[in-house]
Amino acid sequence: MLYPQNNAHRRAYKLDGYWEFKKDPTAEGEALGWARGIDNTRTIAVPASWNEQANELYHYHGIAWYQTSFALNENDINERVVLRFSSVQYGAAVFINGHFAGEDRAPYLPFEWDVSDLVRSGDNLLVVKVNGEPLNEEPVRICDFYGYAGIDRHVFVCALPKAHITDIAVRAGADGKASIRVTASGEGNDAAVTAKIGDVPCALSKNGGCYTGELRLQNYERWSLENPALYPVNITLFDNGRAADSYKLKTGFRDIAVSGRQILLNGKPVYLKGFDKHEDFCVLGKGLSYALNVRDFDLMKWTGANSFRTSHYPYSEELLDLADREGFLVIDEAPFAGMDGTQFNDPKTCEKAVEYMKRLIDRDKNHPCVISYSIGNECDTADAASKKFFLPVIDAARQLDTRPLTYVAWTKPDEDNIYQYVDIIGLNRYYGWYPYENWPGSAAPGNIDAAVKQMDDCLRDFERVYTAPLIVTEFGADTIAGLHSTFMLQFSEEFQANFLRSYIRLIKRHPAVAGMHVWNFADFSTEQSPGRVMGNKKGVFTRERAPKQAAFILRREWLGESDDGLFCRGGGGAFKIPGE
Ligand code: GCB
Repeated sequence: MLYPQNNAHRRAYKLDGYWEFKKDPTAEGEALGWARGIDNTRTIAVPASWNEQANELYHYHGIAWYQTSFALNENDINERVVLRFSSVQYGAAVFINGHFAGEDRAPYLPFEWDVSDLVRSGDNLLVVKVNGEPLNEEPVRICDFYGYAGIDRHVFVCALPKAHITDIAVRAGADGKASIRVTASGEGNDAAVTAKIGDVPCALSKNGGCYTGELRLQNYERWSLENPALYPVNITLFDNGRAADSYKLKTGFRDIAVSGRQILLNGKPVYLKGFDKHEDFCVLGKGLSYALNVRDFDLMKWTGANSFRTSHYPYSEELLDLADREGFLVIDEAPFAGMDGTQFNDPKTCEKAVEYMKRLIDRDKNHPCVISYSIGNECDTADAASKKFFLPVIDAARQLDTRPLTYVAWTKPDEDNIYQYVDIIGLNRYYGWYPYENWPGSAAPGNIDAAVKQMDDCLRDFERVYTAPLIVTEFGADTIAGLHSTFMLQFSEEFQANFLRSYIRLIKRHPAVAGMHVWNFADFSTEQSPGRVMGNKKGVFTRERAPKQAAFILRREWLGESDDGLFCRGGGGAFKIPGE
C-alpha cells in the first residue's frame, strides 16, 4: 500500500487536529445510531493515543467513537476518493455521512478503502468506532507495555485519478541494478508505465497484471551506515496517451544477506549495536511525533548505535523513512508477541497472522533500512503447536521478500520449535535481573558475575546447536534515574551501567554473535504491577529522554570513547567530547 502523497495527479488531505470523542463502555453506540453522528462529546487530538489526553481516559480500554468532518471540492469527488488510516489501536469501523465504509483490525498497520460512492462535494462527516483493546482471536497481545488505544497515526483523505498506480516495489542492489514492479488500476489496454531512478530512465513492460523493468546505475553511491545515499524513483502511468498518475519514492542501493555467523551489508560484515524501542512518550502514548523521532535518532547515534528493533509491533512509516535517511538498520517486528497454544490452535488466528505478516512486508518492502523481519517475540515456541502458527507466516514472508527472517525468544536451544526455520536467532536474556528458577545454576538477581557466566553458557549452548548468526536481542536492568549506590544494588544507575557493560564485553567475545540490542532505549509505560515503578525502567534514557549513567557507558563501549568522554562540557556544547 502506497503512502499518500501530493503531486500533479494526487491530492492527500491529512486530517490531523482536534476531533470529537465519546466513550461507549456498554457498546450501545451502534444501536443508538452514533454512526450517523455523536453528540455530547469531548475534544481529542489525532494522531495520539487517547489515554494520556485526559484523566478520565487513562484507564479506559473499551469502545470509543471519534468524529470529524472533511471538505471535498467538485474536482475531488470526480476522482477516486480513498480514506486511509495509518494505524488505529485496536481496529476501527468507519462511517462516512452515516454509511458504513469499512472495518479493519490490523494492529499497527495501515488500511484504506475506496469511499468514492459515499462522499459528496462540500462537508463530509467521518465517524470512527474504535476498539480499545484487541479481540481474543487477533494475533496480537499487549505484553509488557501499556495498552494505549486510539487513532495514533495520520488519517488521510486522498483524491486519486481513476487510472492510478496501486503499488510499487523496488529492489535496488549494491551492484547498482534495480528491478521495479508497478501495479495499476483503472487504466486502458494501451496504458504504459515509465520509471526513472535519479537520471536513468526505464520503460516497464506489461507482465500479467503488472509492469516490470530493470535498470542499472553507472555512477551511484551505495546505501550504507556511513553514507545512507537515497535516490528518487519516479514512476509515471500513461493512459490514453497522457500522463494519468505519478508517484515518487526513495530507494537505496544495498545488499543484505546472512552468511555463516555474519550479517553482511553490501558484502561486508556488519555488527548490530543498538536498542529495542517502543513507541511511547508522555501525553502522546503511542502517537506519532516527528520531533520525537528526530530526537530519538539523535540520541541513538550519540550512544554509537547503528540499529534497533521495532519491538513488539510495526512502527510508523514515518519512523522508517527517518531510518532510511539516517542510515539505521532496522529489525522490523510483526505484532506477534506472547502467542501461545490458544492462538496456535485457532486456525482463524493463524490465518490472520499470515495476513498481517503479508501486510507488514507490503508496507515496508521499499525501505533500505529494513534488514530483517522479526516474525515474533517470546511466543511459546517450546510448544510444537507453534509450527501451525509460524510455518505459514515464514512461508508467506519468504514468498514476498528475500530479507532474512529473525525470531526472538527466551526458549532453550534444544526445546525451541521455530529457530531452525529462520535466518537470525534472537536471544532475550535477563540473567542477573529476573530469577530464572527453572534454569540450572541460575544467577541470583543482582549477581552480575554469575549472570555473565550464565550468559556465556547460554551463548555456548546456542553455538553448539545452531549455525545461524545469534543476536542478543534483549538484555537490561530496571533503573530509577537518580538512584545511586556504591553497593552495586539493583535499580541504581551504577548497577545498570555495570550490568550492561559486563554483558556487552562478554557478548563481544562471542564471534557467533552478530549484534546486541539493549532493552530498552527509553523507559516506557506498562500496566501497573508491583514489579513496575510507573512503567518499565530498563531505559538507558528516561521516558523524557534524559540519559542515565548507562548511556555514557554505551558511548564508551560502542564508540570506543575514553573516560574523558564521560565528562560534559558546559555552555552550548551539550555533552560534547573535547576535540570532537
Ligand atoms: C522481555 C520482553 C519485553 C519486556 C522485557 C522486560 O523479555 O520481550 O517486552 O518488557 O522482557 O523488561 O521484562
